[in-house]
Amino acid sequence: MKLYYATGTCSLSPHIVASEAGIPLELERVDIMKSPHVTDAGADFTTVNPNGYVPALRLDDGSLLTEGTAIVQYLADLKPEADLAPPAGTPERYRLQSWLNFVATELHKMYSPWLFHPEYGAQAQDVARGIIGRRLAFVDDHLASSGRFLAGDRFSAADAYLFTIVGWSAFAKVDLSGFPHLRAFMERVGARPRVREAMQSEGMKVAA
Ligand SMILES: N[C@@H](CCC(=O)N[C@@H](CS)C(=O)NCC(=O)O)C(=O)O
Repeated sequence: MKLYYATGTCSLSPHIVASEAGIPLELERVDIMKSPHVTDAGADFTTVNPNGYVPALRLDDGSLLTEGTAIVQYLADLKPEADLAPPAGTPERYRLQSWLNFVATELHKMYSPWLFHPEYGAQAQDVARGIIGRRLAFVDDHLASSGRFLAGDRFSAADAYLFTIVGWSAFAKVDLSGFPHLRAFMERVGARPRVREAMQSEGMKVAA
């Protein structure tokens, strides 16, 4: 299986899930700053994913799976013993899907594109930061009582996604100082050996 990724972007989330599950992945970096986006092998990335965005997972049968929330569940289901997603059809699985969708729509797509493109202007960015702040307060409250992770004491695919997106906060100038439980979560996840391995293999810095 091959994961098309761009360093430190949302594709880190499936990369972490594969790493936590012990699933070996071939990696192909995509330069999403270039137009058209180009892969390290020299391919125009739109010939891989017509939408032009990462993550994209080339499966062993040659087909392509896109959309991060689907990819992390696919990877988690390949290794049920890693316990990164509860069994399909259970109430716990629907809760995982609820968190994945929350991170995708309420956080990921508020940070990006709004806070990554100065051309949207300060007013739009202030609005985005206000919405993100309210959503992070909700997450912080949840983490205050849920345990170490979103679903309690078990690390899940949703934690990998939340960690990836909230990790953009310094760059996006999103202030986490009022969210102690979320900051503790970020430290906890960032200290996990398999998370650090995934980050380092993308060339990211990890905390000492
Ligand atoms: N709906 C997609 C969005 C993925 C996405 O936003 N990817 C960004 C990086 S975080 C990207 O590749 N952007 C480059 C582009 O859209 O051209 C998903 O959830 O997987």
